[in-house]
Amino acid sequence: MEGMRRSLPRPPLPVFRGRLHDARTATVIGRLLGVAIVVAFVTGLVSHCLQQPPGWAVNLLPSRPSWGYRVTQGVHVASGIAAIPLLFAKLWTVYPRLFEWPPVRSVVHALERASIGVLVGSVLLQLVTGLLNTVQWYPWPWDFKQAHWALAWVAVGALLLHLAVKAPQIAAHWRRPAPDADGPDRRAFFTAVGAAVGAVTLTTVGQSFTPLKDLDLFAPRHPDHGPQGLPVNRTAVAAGITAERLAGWRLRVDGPRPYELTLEELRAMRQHSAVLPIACVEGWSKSAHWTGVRITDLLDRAGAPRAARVRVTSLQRHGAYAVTEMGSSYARDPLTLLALRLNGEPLSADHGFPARVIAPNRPGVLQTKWVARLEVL
Ligand SMILES: Nc1nc2c(c(=O)[nH]1)N[C@H]1C(S)=C(S)[C@@H](COP(=O)(O)O)O[C@H]1N2
Ligand SMILES: [Mo]
Repeated sequence: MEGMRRSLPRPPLPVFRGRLHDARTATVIGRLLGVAIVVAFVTGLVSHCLQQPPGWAVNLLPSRPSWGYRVTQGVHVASGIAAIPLLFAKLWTVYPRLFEWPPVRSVVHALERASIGVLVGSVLLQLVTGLLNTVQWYPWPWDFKQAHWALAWVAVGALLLHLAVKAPQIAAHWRRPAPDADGPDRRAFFTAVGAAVGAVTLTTVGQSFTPLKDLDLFAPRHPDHGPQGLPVNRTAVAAGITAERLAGWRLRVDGPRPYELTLEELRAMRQHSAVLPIACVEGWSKSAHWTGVRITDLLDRAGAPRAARVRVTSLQRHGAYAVTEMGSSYARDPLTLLALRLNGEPLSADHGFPARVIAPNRPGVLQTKWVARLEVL
């Protein structure tokens, strides 16, 4: 390696002497970024399991606490957003390493540098595409959900490798070396990064954390904007639900004893109310007051076994959420409704008139609107 170093004279690359590019700064910012990434990863696993459970788990998903998904998904999106300024701060701190000479010192060093490339690339892509997903903008040809899932594992794997390689430096710089040794420059940098994280968090977290809803300036959805005091993701028009499609609507329940009900007949059944949130995977959520028929009652009437799963079919013809499935833990929860009313009024067209699913601790995408059919599986 000595020979190699001699044979490669250093080109006129920039030289960095600022303390803000040192291992202490990298460790402090890295600590915060690591926490944000781990929180986003764990809450992401929760979201994935609730949305696409492995076959054996379908009937075991917990339907309580009713606000569970609201919290985990709100935290998922908030930690992802907070990670963005932290990632830029971290990259700014360490970018002088790009000008190290020689660029590669050994095979192991080359591998370590390559793993940094994977780490930076995957985390950057994950955070940017995740942010674009919250505004429902998909300027790429691949499926967001599958890519987000796969990339999460790549990023976490690369992060673990990075932590292992850097463990000695992290340990050495974890604690402040001496009182005040961080100095004014470093303190100013940490304050600026903290302010940036605080600003992006405070101006978006109100989309799910309603006490801060008045500070929600930049989130794509505001909890108060929408018909009946609840935001809408896909409108009736966007889903192709026209008066023509609704004409002669009946709920069909297929099972051992299949039957059909008109809206009048559904309204004549025993009505139940529940306060449950819509918690969209894109991060916004809001609690609402729902009234309708218990799905468990509808299933009993069809003679469904207790452990049966249910397929829910919407009037909507196309789209990934026109047909959804519900495990027995949700279907048999007394809070799970085929809702006919929202916040004291009949459901509006955009919230799923004439009937929609609302279940506790369930991702928004699975709260199917414009329900036409329940099928016992
Ligand atoms: N049929 C149907 N139901 C649907 C959707 C859809 O596209 N089609 N979108 C879902 C999504 S992503 C969310 S977050 C909730 C939003 O419900 P809301 O518009 O009543 O607030 O509806 C869900 N139900
Ligand atoms: Mo959603």
